[in-house]
Amino acid sequence: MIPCLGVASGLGGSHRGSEKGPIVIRERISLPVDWKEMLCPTPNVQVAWEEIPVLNEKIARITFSHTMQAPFSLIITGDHSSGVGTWSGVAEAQRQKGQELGLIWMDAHMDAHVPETTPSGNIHGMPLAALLGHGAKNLTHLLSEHPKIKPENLFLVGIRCYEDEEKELLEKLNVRIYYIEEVKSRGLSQVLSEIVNTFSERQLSYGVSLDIDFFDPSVMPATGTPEANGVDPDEFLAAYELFDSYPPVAFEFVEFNPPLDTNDESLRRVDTILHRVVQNHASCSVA
Ligand SMILES: [Mn+2]
Repeated sequence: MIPCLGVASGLGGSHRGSEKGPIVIRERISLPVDWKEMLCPTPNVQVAWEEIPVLNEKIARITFSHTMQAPFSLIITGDHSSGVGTWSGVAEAQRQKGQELGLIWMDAHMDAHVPETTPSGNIHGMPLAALLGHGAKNLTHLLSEHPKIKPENLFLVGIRCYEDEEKELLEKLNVRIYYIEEVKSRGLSQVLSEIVNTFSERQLSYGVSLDIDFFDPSVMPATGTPEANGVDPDEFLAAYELFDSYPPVAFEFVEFNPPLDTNDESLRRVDTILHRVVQNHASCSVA
């Protein structure tokens, strides 16, 4: 069975409700995965900067262990600040196996702020900067002091809302950004095929981090950060076969906010998406 980690926290964002996302997914979607753990923030701790680094340290230790033991693992969390822990753990496991990690970040936003540039202060807007080695040490130094992802191994897809400071950081580092206009004009399949070919040529293992706001909010309403002109979930499902020939080592799905759903419309789509994600890994097991 695929090891699966849930993180029932929304402390990194400002819309209450997303902390319920992983719990609703576990209760209402019968995935062929082994739910190993459902992490929660310490009760009554509301200060994000106290709790999120601690939570991410736990996430990193768990994804490290899952990646050491199984060829594929799933991570489902309430907000994208988990990305620091998830990919720090996976990258550190791959590093110990002598491999660098590639990462595909599918999102409406860049999530590449540092504490000095963020207008909102929300930590879910910072994970990519931290994974690249920029920002607060209690996020950049999880498990080791190395930057976890090299800029040339990072690909952002679907971007349509960002601040100048994030764009400047990513451009300075030469990170490849596929803005939504390019995704729409070339098609998601073409874009993913280009990225997966790059990983394959470099013989990199890679992960996928999918924020629910990647999708168009008109068909995926259960998001606290809706941005119009997103990707159609059906196009994502059709493009997913690009991953089958060279599969990721881990998949992270974040920010599903059940109270914002309408008549379970998003839940049904999340159900289909997550079943597709685990489809070709069902036989993988923890050694
Ligand atoms: Mn995000």
